[in-house]
Amino acid sequence: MNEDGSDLVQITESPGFEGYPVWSPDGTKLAFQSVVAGESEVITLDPETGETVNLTHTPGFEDVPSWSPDGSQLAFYRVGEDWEIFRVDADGANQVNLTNHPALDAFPSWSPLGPIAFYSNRDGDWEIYVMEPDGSNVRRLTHSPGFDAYPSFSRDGSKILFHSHRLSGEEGGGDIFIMDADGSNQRPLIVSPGEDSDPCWCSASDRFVFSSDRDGDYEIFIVNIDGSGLTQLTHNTVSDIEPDCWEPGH
Ligand SMILES: [Ca+2]
Ligand SMILES: [Ca+2]
Ligand SMILES: [Ca+2]
Ligand SMILES: [Ca+2]
Repeated sequence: MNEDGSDLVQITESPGFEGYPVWSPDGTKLAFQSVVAGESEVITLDPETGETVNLTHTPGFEDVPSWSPDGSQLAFYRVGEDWEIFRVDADGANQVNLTNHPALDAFPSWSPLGPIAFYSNRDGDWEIYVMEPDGSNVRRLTHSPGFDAYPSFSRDGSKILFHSHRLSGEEGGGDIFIMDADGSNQRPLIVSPGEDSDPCWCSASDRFVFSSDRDGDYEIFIVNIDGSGLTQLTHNTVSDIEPDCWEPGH
């Protein structure tokens, strides 16, 4: 799909649900959630060759892959009795549980500078955290009552986009916020009465995509990092969610 919403191409053809596509840093592979033999897995696809690699192979539900800066590993999270964040080599080997905590830990976003952001309810409320790629040195970044979730690192690693209900309350439609990578300077960026969610930084510019149900069903939007230039990319009556932004020439 081009940035103006034209040229929508279906890349994957599988009977299972396909979710949360993300391109590798060099743009050669796509990672996403898919159903393989009745089980939800995270897989990678080389669109040139059609080759796929199943990274998970478990009865659990895995989703939200995020590539390491050099493309050699991915993080994802697994929903089971507990939710945990794992790291795995891009060939599916050496799966490591990074969070290993009785609370719910979800939605990894791997910074180009190294750390991995995620959200968790380990302190009794939903907050955003970062940790090193080996799971050490967990730091809490948000301290706000209500749902704080879905972190997405900027392409230079200096900032984190995230979803928060701190303005809307638990029943209202949450909004999109931005903060510095150390948790400072938290401020609202996209605020509407609808649910504004799933922010995802574009790979090659200071823009990001997000989903919003401000018109009654979910559509995908793209916007400059200062909140200007808001453009709606999808126009239909079905739900368009979990956007990833791929810009040609990167
Ligand atoms: Ca699975
Ligand atoms: Ca956990
Ligand atoms: Ca919170
Ligand atoms: Ca909102």
